[in-house]
Amino acid sequence: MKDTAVADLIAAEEERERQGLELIPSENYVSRDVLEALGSIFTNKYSEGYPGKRYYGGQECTDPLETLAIERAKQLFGADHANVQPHSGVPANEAVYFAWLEPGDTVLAMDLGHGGHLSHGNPMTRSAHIYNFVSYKMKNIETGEIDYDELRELALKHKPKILLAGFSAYPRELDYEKFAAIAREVGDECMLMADMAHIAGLIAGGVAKNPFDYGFHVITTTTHKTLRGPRGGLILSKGTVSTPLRAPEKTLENLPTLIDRAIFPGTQGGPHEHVIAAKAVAFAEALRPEFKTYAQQVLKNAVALADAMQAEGFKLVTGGTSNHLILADVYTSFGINGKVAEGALDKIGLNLNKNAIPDDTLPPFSPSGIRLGTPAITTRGLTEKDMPTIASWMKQAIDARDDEEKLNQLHDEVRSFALKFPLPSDKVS
Ligand code: DSN
Repeated sequence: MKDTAVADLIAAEEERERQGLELIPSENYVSRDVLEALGSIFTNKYSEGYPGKRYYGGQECTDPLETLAIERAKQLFGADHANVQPHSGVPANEAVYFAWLEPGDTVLAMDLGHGGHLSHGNPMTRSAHIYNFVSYKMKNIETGEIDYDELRELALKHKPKILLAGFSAYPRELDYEKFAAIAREVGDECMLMADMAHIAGLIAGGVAKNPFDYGFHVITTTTHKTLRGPRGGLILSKGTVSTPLRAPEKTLENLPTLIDRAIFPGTQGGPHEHVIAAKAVAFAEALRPEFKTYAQQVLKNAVALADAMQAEGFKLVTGGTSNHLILADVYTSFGINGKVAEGALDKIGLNLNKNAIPDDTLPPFSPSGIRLGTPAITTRGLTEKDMPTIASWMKQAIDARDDEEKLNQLHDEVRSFALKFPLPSDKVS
């Protein structure tokens, strides 16, 4: 690359990733093939519209590419339809809201403080200015059980047009059957939506339940977390796809068409076909048997890391994990906030993020917790036996947070350990 300023930063980022251990639960390391597709010449092409119905010429390669990505996504998740164009998770969610709701309609979603996502009704978002969000919570933060009685009461009272199951900081599985039963009580206009951005790879790998098996109508996800693809979004739906000249009636059966129209021209312009190429590669990788082994190992590592952290004195929200992520209350455990813990761990090459815990009394920029997970380190090749080492480094770094010499020594240890595990993009597959 001739632009040395950018090339140097790319090289430095590669070294940072290689020499550290990525514990942010929403990150992963992609394969060489995904990177190559992402850096491909498809970035040059405009292709507004959908395969066979575009607004520009020269689509003889983009049409089969996008169709391939769609078919692979449908196969992976058992969907009737896939829209592979969303630029990321928030645009995917916004498009689904736009497809199904009228301004002022109600969405019932998980409270942000109890694990939900910004795009599920945070007052600072555009969606929250247009629609009415009501939130449900956990009944018991010691176990993580959702308060399904309260959820049902809220649903019957507010008659949501969307009942949304999904999260970005919740370490347990949701009971989709209960969601579906509540939506049926609300009535035919209540759409069941799952935002599985965090757990898409676990569903694809067969270690987490698929909401479609419980009657959900729509699933949104990002493609770059556990699914291990490029940074992007995806909307999967049940129903019939058609290409009407006018907007179809708002029925559950028409959701695939309503969603396609809500993405383009509703909320996005030209799709990023180079990203769609990389999505297609990632979907094929996730369809392979070895991805099941990967997903199983993500869970084994998460449970082993949670156990090892508890042995080191970390108090975990919900007492552990049933998925890939762990939420630890470092304020109760060690009297420091999550920002201080994140900073100390950053200094030794362990990357994770500060995070609010349920009903946190500390402010969002220095909350009580940290959030971490195992998708990336599992891709790297770490197994259960490595988790006590990570937990021990975490505790040592927190204890030595003001001791630069000790932190440097720990950083050296993490670096020499990490270098034993190449990045997947180092290998040509
Ligand atoms: N930023 C994502 C995460 O880390 O979970 C959610 O948008």
